[in-house]
Amino acid sequence: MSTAGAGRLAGRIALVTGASRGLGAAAALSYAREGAHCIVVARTVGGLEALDDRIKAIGGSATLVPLDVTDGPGIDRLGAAVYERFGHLDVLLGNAGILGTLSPLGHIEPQIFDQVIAVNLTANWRLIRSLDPLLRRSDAGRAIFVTSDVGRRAVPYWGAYAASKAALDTLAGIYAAEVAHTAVRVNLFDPGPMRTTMRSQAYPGEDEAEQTPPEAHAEALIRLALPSCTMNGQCVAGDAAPAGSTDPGRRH
Ligand code: NJP
Repeated sequence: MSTAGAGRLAGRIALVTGASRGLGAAAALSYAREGAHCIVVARTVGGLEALDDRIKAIGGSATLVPLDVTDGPGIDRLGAAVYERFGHLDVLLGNAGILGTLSPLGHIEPQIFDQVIAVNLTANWRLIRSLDPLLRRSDAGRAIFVTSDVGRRAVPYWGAYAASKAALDTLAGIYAAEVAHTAVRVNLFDPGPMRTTMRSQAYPGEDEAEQTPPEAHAEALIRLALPSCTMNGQCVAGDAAPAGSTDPGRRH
């Protein structure tokens, strides 16, 4: 088992949003296993503490940041704190996301629509705004944003979520273009269906055993975080599409 000081991300500083459970927790644990110090962000302190226990158990280290990513000034303070403590940031994984409600566009409550955009889109822009200078101070800053293919297809009832991910794709593409001449690389990761809280919200009756566990995506997310990653402005898809699926929403 790798510990800090060894591994492909030894000595790297990685910030992961939405790390209290699901894909974010799995990614942070895998980064820590590869030697990164993980700054883990979410609202649920218990989830962050449970992750911290797992990271410590493999000899890794983490900084817990209980924060709502829609708190823009809080994101700014986080950037300042990372600068003061580390001077730079090597990896940003913008993973925090919410589903909102699945319903016809005209039935979505305005505050739900606004919240989905705030978490899935605006928070990632605030992260870029706060952390881009720190990624540029790294010798190989890597930003990864977690998206969904539903943002690229017109699937009924997925309106707020799909629109937020479509806009996130564009935001990440623009960021990638803006840093193309620097050492920073920016890419998207589209995991496909995973056995997480979000998936069970979307498909409550589904057999969870059929879904890919988020841990299955650890290697893909490590590769996107490595200094040797040369891709920029790309979207890497997880291989979690259920074989023979005919429901267009099911790929989400
Ligand atoms: O979701 P879930 P996943 N401030 O619900 C955090 C995408 N995706 O792991 O604050 C801060 O288990 C929340 O933490 P907490 C999806 O769009 C998924 O499946 O403590 N954090 C938790 O840690 C998303 O971008 C599927 O509640 C906030 C995390 O976000 C990513 O994968 C398919 C927050 C959500 O954990 C991870 O989702 C696909 C806030 N305001 C794309 N609000 C899939 N699951 O099948 C939420 O294509 N969080």
